[in-house]
Amino acid sequence: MRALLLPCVVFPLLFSGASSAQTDANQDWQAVVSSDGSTAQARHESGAIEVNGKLYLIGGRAMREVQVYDPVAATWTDLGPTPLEIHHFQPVAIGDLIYLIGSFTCCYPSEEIIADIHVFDTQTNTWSIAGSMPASRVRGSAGSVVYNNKIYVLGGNTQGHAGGAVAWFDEYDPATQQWTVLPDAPNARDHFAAVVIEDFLVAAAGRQTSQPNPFTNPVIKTDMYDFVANQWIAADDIPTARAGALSVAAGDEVIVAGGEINTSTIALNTVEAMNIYTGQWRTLKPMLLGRHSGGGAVLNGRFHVTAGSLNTGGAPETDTVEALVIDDTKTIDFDLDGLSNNDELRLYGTNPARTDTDGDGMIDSVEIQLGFDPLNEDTDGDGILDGDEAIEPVVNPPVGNEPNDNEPEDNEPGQTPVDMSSGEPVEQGTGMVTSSGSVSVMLIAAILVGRLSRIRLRLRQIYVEK
Ligand SMILES: [Ca+2]
Ligand SMILES: [Ca+2]
Ligand SMILES: [Ca+2]
Ligand SMILES: [Ca+2]
Repeated sequence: MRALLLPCVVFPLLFSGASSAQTDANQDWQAVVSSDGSTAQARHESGAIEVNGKLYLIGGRAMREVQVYDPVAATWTDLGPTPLEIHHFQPVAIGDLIYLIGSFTCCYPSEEIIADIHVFDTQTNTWSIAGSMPASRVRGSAGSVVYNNKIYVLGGNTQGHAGGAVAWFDEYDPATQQWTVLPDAPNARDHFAAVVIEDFLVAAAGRQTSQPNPFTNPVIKTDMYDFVANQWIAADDIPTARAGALSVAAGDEVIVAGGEINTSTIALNTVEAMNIYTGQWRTLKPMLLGRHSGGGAVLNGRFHVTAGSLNTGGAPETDTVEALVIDDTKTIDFDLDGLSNNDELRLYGTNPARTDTDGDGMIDSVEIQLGFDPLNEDTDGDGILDGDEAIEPVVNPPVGNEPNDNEPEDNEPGQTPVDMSSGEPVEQGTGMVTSSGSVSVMLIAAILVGRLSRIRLRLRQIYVEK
């Protein structure tokens, strides 16, 4: 901890950590009202998705209209019914096409699974079928996402509300209609929505539905799938257990709104967000109306929640819409330690949410710059923490080069201490140089951090994605 002190004083911005943009926890949800009196059709167990700047609301229990909301005109337009009663799905879109995979039809509690993959073309407002789920992977109430133009289907339930939650994870390639089985998730869940943030799928909330009370058995575990490493990761448990919640990606976070659970007769208005780099949750302002399983989607920078049921269970359904302004900024370097999230995750194995992954007092980027190991608090095994090592003025990486810190060689020719920031010789006893003539590791760290922070600020201005 001592070693962190100087950089913290000199470069407070670098260590603020909290400066990364995120959705404002103090702002309120706003009612969304049309310009012409048109409304969403009241419904639940439906789905919503944004395509080409418009929001499509599809399905639900009983036959429902496909509806499109135009945020510029602020109007709802009916586009005709679905080909069959279809509910308990998460719509995904590729280009102009909306895919419904892993859904139910008809009747509680043993709903029939729809194996066909139904596709809605938003240009022609017509439906088609693009193959079906393999018989061994058929389920409804699954989560679906798109990553690199392929659709990933997670979890769901094989027996409607009678049981059979699964942890299945599959890839469907719409271009070839090829279906690929992937590793099971750590937790089975249904009645949830999955999201993709950067290279990660996030599955939060949901439950393992069963009888006699279908509203029990919530899943509080949060699972993340790393599409690059092809592995599942555990994040923190969701603070408020619920199913039928509406989830979207917002910058580095997943936001989970509403839901239902057996301990509450009314649907929840709870809104919570989890950052994928910390795996930790925080609370946002509650929705105006508690609701579950309507449709959630980001449209024009706002998280829209549409329709749904206001109580636990199926009634009453609502036709209302409300929205929350989100911050969709994705950070390049979440912990501001001079290394990009991607490099930390993929190249160095360091923690993208910790400046000093191994806790040795030297920040990750400085360790790499100086040739230390950012995953080993004592790189050379001499019993001195990396952050406490004294470094010679001419920086020599200590790896394979014994630093010999406790045996200083005083007044050695060519070892006149130099102020690294100005290039001027430094007077002895200033505190920047040890009695041995070695420049404090803290000074070098501060200089390097200063350089990195200036570079980083420029990079952030250029590359931060909105
Ligand atoms: Ca970083
Ligand atoms: Ca880091
Ligand atoms: Ca360190
Ligand atoms: Ca280290």
